[in-house]
Amino acid sequence: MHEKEILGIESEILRFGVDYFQDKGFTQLLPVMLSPITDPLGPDPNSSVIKTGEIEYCGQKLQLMQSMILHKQIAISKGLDKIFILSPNIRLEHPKRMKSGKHLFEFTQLDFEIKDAKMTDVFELMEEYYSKLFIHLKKTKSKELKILKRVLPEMKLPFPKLHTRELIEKFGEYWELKASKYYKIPFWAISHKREFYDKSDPKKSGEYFNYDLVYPEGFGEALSGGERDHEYKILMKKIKDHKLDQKKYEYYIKLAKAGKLKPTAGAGFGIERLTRFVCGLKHVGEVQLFKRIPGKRVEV
Ligand code: ASN
Repeated sequence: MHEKEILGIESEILRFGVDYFQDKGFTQLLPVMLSPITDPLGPDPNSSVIKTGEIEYCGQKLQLMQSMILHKQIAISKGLDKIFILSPNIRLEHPKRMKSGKHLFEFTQLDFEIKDAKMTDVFELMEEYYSKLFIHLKKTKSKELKILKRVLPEMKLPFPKLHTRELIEKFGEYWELKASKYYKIPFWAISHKREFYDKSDPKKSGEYFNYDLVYPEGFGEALSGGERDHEYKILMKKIKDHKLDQKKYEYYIKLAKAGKLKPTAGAGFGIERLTRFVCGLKHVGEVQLFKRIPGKRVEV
């Protein structure tokens, strides 16, 4: 039902996203889909990826891309300042995610990274993005939104910024859905214990310079990102603490050791989740013509 309207809106979201980031001086890179390294996606207590897809080609083991975070850092080490990629990601989610409404095992994120940026730069960039996108869609896709019976919420700026500690205090350990239902506009959730590449506060153990953006109305997580650790010693300690296979990360570690990785910040937001939010759909799978719902057989 309503595939034409939904995909028309998604197509406009894609056009708007490419224009927005290009106009801000970002270079669009093409996606990488196979690599010896990919985002380990952990440790993250909320991750439910059951395995990383892998193929063998010419005697080398290559992983299916879970996110291009490490490639984004490497791209900046090669002299680029601001980049983005429409990046297809494969995350083989546990079938229990079938009904979460927001999980797919294959999706596309708009993934970006900025040299010498801080969290606040990403907040500003994305708040402007969402507010302009919503104005644009109200103008260009009003007919489709009406057919979908969707009234878009106001994007009042700035979005609230909440520490995860406050969110846990107010909504409990599993705060995301409850807080998402409570708020009427998107909000930032700051400081999450997760992957080694996100910057830890050197002065305060257990604090991180990373963030999620969460949609209101129960639509849940929209975006995740952070400032990045780039120094060899810090990265090595975290890679060891997280018990990651150092051999796999050889090239990345070599760059860090040579001082080539730079301080950066960035994030990625799922295109299908954004389309689901804009269209007000129950399940993100409704956005896909070729559905990739965790635990469901793929037909085509
Ligand atoms: N794109 C995210 C980032 O930039 C990483 C992810 O998708 N897990 O941090």
